[in-house]
Amino acid sequence: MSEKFITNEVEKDGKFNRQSNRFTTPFGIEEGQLPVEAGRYRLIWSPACPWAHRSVIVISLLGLSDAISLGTLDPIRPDVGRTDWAFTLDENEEDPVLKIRYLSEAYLKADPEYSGRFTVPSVVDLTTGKVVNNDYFNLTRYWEVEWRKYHKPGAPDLYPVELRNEIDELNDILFHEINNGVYKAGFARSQEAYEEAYALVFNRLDWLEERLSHSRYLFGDKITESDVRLYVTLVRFDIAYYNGFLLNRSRISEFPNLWGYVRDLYSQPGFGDTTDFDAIKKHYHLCAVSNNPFGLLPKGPDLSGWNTPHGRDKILFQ
Ligand SMILES: N[C@@H](CCC(=O)N[C@@H](CS)C(=O)NCC(=O)O)C(=O)O
Repeated sequence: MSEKFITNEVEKDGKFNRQSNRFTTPFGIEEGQLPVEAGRYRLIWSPACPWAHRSVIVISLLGLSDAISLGTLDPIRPDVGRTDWAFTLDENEEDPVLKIRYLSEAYLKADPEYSGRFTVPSVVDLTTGKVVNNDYFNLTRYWEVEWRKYHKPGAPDLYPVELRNEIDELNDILFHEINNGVYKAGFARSQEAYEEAYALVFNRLDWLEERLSHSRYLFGDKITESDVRLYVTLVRFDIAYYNGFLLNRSRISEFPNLWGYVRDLYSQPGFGDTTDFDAIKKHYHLCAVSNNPFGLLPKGPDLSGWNTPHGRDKILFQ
């Protein structure tokens, strides 16, 4: 993210204040909502991005991959004089379905006056080629609830009715203190704002460490929406946030329960197989942080620990 973007979203006291989403029409059956139709939408993501990653994990866990196609952007931003994302990983450097080279094309087709950042995840309607939703906060819940008729048989219920209030409450905390908390530290432009965010993140990690000492997942022995949200930040922490965002009190690998928990999820289909450490490292260190003027890519950390046994399936939690 460029300095231009950062200063646009920084308050007077140096605090990072994220832009709101432009395309928020929900999926549903009511007039004016986005119709739920298999084959109609393409989700544009970059494996670098935690907000997009969580949609991809949910789509994979629910077996929606045949209903919603995926377009993948290069984690390295193009050098085009604006902050954009490019389909440089694809043949001819264009998305094979949308036939566009940059994400901005789908945004500007939807709204020629659009002046925000071009962000992932974005859902593009294939009938028009326009972005119709970039509401990263709610997208996973649409896949879970509104897209139920296309779930695979035996798909997990990531948002069970009886837990919804508690899940929503925890998701809110996770958003402010973990998912966006790390950005508040990394994009702070004053010492006070940075230290406040640092404390927010590590206090909450300490709290989560304790919670996961007596529960395999955040809500017992079944994975929920909240686990997906926590995973995407934990899996990026040691490789990107610890040094890139100056969150260097402790690594996740130094918290016994969080480290076992994140490896437990990483070992399962939908999580590890959608996690691309190389893309994460490149994007954050070369394109997101502002303290790397010579474009040096950190060599570490050693990733061999990710595949070591986590043992959390054998622990008896009270
Ligand atoms: N849509 C949200 C969250 C999604 C988001 O920030 N995605 C990042 C990647 S992790 C992105 O696409 N950034 C584009 C940019 O900064 O230009 C926002 O606008 O802040």
